[in-house]
Amino acid sequence: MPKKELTTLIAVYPKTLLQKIFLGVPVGLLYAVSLAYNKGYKVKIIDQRIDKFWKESLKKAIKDAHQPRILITTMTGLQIKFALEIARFVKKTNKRITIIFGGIHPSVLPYETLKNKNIDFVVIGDGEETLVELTETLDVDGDLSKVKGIGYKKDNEIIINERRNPFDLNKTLKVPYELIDVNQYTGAIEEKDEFPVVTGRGCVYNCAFCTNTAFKKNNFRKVPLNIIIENIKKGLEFKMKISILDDLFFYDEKEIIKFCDEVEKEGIKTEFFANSRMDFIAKSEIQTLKKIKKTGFKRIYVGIESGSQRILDSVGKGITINQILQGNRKLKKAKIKPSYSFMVGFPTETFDDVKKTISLMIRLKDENPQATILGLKILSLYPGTTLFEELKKTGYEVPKKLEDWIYFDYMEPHNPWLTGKDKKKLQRICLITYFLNEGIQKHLKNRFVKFLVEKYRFVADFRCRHHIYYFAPEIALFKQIKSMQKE
Ligand code: B12
Ligand code: SF4
Repeated sequence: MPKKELTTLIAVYPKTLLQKIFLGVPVGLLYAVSLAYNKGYKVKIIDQRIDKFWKESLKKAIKDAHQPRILITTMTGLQIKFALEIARFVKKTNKRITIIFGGIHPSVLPYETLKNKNIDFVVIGDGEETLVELTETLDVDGDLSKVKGIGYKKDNEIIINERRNPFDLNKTLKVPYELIDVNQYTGAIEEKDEFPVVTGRGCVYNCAFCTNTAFKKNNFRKVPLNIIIENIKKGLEFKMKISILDDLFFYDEKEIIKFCDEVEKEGIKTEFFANSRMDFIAKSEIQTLKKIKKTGFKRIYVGIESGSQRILDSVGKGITINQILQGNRKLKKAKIKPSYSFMVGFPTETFDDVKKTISLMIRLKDENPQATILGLKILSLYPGTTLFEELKKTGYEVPKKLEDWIYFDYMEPHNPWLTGKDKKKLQRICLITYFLNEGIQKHLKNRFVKFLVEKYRFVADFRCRHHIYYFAPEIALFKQIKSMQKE
């Protein structure tokens, strides 16, 4: 029997780049600890984004625990910087405390993560079972080589054990929301009060820029409907809207109809948000889309990515321009408001391809005025993706240390096929398209800037329709908006 009463898991969520505009429930950590918590281990969650005195909180939690183990989650990018700050702080407090890293970045690059002297263990992939087994093994000084899904160090050597099968979502447990103060989390500032619900994990598609191709490929699984409904009801207790976090929620039309029927049967009345793919929408019956709307999906997010069929094909997106146009018309008919996102900066992309993307943005809005056109973003390169693996084959120098990945955030494209001049030009174009979104002024407090943004929208629209992207005073306006948002 493990000495349950002796071990406390202290899980820390590091700051990210986006907490000013998105403050979401630390779902990954809550799910990761759910099984351990259910088995009786003490768990404490500290969120660096909302706890200004996180160092004191951490010190106290360590002091109160007889045998603390520190769990830290991280994505690629700036979050690594804060994750490492936390690890350093813990080791300075007491270097014998075990530090376990998990989440998407350590899962994709376990070996590189463990090279950092302050990290003792890495949990690869789904955390629920691995964390329990690792904790139990550590508690009895057991054989670590038998714990599937971990990486660790032994005699200065880094060892990566055999992978564990993905967690069976039929075993999904109650998420221990009592470990946090849910009301402190707002979700996206645009929508406010989003309660995250995971109805499935993984994806069946193979978009070359997506981390799923590295890691969760062919691991598509669904949570049983009764558990999904329970989780939704939990969100309603907090009077929040429901944000479905799945990479692939709208996949099987029949399953979606079942979901909608169940929500109706349970008398659940709320607003839902989720991502979708345009091929699903284009192929779905209009009656299904109307049902989806009636269930509460007033808005859905759709990654269009590019207006160039050649680029869509080159990154394996698996959708056609025709499907995009057809889907847009269907969404209009079903009165579901779409938010469309786009990217530029793909390998082999020409200026002509970029122009096609911008023309598509304009066309989608013209054909469906209810659509929100989210500005263009430059593609970010993430480790483990097909694009990244292909690039490695060309001799691209891969970051060696965990710290090097801090700078791989979406604000800082590292795509080596883009010259400095290309990047500048794309950044300028991205900024111009940013003003196509009417949503941006909603949160501006300064009335003058609000007025400017409103007026500038016509200029941005004109520029995009006629592809005029030189001399852009909007850069100054954009900086002004950013500083206003910080106020
Ligand atoms: C919600 C979300 C966000 C939220 C943040 C959520 C939050 N609470 O802060 C927001 C909207 C802010 C966001 C933003 C971005 N995101 Co995001 N996001 C997601 C999403 C859709 C869900 C994450 C989630 O909660 N999953 C559900 C939980 C249950 O799964 P999980 O987090 O993987 O956790 C499990 C395991 O990883 C493990 N685990 C996790 N942490 C730990 C820690 C320990 C110690 C242990 C033992 C185990 C463990 O156990 C958990 C249970 O099994 C994922 C995709 C996905 N479906 O996972 C993308 C994803 C994480 N995002 C991604 C990206 C690229 C971004 C953006 C850069 C996108 C953009 N261009 O704007 C931004 C920038 C973020 C930043 N740096 O600030 C990529 C990350 C790639 C990478 N290598 O880091 C993902 C994987 C999407 C993808 N398919 O490529 N995102
Ligand atoms: S981008 Fe979306 S559809 Fe494509 S592989 Fe990733 S999660 Fe799946």
